[in-house]
Amino acid sequence: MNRMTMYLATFAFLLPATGAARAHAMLDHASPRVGSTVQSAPGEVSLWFTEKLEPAFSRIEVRGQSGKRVDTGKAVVDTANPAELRIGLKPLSAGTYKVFWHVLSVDTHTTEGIFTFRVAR
Ligand SMILES: [Cu+2]
Repeated sequence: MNRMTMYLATFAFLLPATGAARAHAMLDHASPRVGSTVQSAPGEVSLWFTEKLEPAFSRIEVRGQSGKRVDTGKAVVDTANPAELRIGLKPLSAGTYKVFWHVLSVDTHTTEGIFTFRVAR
C-alpha cells in the first residue's frame, strides 16, 4: 500500500465509525455516579445521555439485591433537557442497587446498559 492509499483506507474506516458513535445515546454520566457509594439514600436516579431521547421508549429500572424493584415506576425525560432521564426511588436502606437503562434516541437507535451504586447507610 502506498501512502495515499493507506490514508484513504484509514479515512474510509474512521468516518462511518465516528458517525455512528455520535448518533447513539450513550450514558454520559449519572447521579448517583456509576459504581459510587453514597452516604445517604438518594431520592431519584438521573441519567444524562449523549443524545436526545424518545420519552415513550426510554426506561430505567432500579433493583435491590433481592431483585425487587425500588423505583417508583416511570422514568421521565427532563422537560428542559431532552437528554436527561430520571426516575424516583422508594426509601432505600443500606445496600447495593442495580440500575438498568434502555433508551431510544431520536435517531431511532436503542442502547442499554447496567451499573450499580451503593448506599452506605
Ligand atoms: Cu444511533
